[in-house]
Amino acid sequence: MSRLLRRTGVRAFIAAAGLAAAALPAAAQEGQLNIICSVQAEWCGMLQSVYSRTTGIKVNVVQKGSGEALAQLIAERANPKTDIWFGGTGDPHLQAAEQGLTLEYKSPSLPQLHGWAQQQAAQSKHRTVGIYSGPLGFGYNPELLAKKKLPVPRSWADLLKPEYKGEIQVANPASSGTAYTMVATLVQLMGEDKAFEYMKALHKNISQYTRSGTGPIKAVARGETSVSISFVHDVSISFVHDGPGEKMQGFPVETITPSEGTGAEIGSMSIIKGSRNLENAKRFYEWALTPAAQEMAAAAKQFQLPSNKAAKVDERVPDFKKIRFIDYDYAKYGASAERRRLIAKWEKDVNSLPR
Ligand code: S7P
Repeated sequence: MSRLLRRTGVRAFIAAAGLAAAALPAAAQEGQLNIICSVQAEWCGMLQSVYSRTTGIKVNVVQKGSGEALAQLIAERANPKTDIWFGGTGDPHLQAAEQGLTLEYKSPSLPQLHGWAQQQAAQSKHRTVGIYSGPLGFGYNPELLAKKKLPVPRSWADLLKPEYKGEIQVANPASSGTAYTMVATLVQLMGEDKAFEYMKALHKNISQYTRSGTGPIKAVARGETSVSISFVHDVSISFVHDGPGEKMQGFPVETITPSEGTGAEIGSMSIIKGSRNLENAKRFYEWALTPAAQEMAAAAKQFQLPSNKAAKVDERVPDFKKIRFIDYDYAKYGASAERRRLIAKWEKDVNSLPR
C-alpha cells in the first residue's frame, strides 16, 4: 500500500469514527470526560482528538498500563476522578468489577459483539465489556538473534535454553496485565506446580522485568534485548498488534506464538462507579463499541481483533484460527483472590531468586 493511500485510509477511518460519534443519540454537547486509556499512546491520542472534535466534549486522557490503571482506581475509590477505563487486559477489569469499582451498564449493542466480548460482560455482571482480543506470544529481533547466532524461539520450552540467558524481557506481573496473562496462561497450560518450576527456570534467562507489558517488545525493536514475552501474532502471518506497530516504524521486530499453546487477552472497557460525567461516559462507551470507532485501532497501528462483529478486520490482525490457544478460564483467573495469590507466589518463589 502506498504511503499516500495509507494516509488517505487513515483519514477515512478517522472520518468514519467521527461520523459515528456525531450520529449517537443527542446528549449534552458540553462538559467533559476523564478517561484512563490502557492502549498505546497513538490510539489514545486519536480517540481523544476525534471524539472531542466531533462531540464538543472536553476529553482528558491519562495513559496507563492495565495493572497501574487498576491500582489508580483502587486508590481513588472514595473520590473517583475517572469516568471511563478504556482498554487494557481483561483480568484487572474483572477484578475492578468484583471490587465494585465499576458500574453495571448493559449496552444495547451487546448482540453486535463476538461471543467472547459478551461473555466478558456477562461474567462481570455487566460491569465491563470486551472491546478487542489479542494473543500472547514472543517478539524477537531477527538481526540481533542472527548477530548472536541464536535461533528463533518457537516454544515455551525453547525460552529455557541456556543460550537465551540475559536475552529475554517480560513485564512484572504485579504491575502488568500482560505479564499476569503469562502467569495465568502457564498455570493453565502446565498445571500450577510445573508452571512455577518453569517460571523459576525462565527467571535465569530474564534480563529485566519491566513495569509495563508494552516495554519489552519496544526494547526488542530498539535492539536492547533479543526476545520479549508480549502480545504478538503468529510469525507465519507476520504481524500482531504491539509487534507490527514497531515494525512499521522500520525496527527489526518479528513475532511468533509458542507451539505448545498460548492464552489471549480480552481487552476491556468499564464505566467507573461514581463517575461525575456519567451521561458522557455512557455516550463514549456506545461509540467505542461501534465498528467505525473500533476500526480506528488499525489506523493507530494496533492490530488486536475488534469485538464488534461488523468491524473490518485489518489484514495485519493475526488469524486466530492458525494459533494454538488454551481454553483460558477468564472467570477464574480474573478473580481478585486468585490474582493476588498467584502474584504473591510469583514474588516469593520466582522474583526473589538470584539470577
Ligand atoms: O495496546 C497494547 C496493549 O498491549 O496494552 C494493553 C495493556 O495496557 C497492557 O497493560 P500492562 O502494561 O498492564 O501489561 C493491552 O491490553 C493491549 O493489547
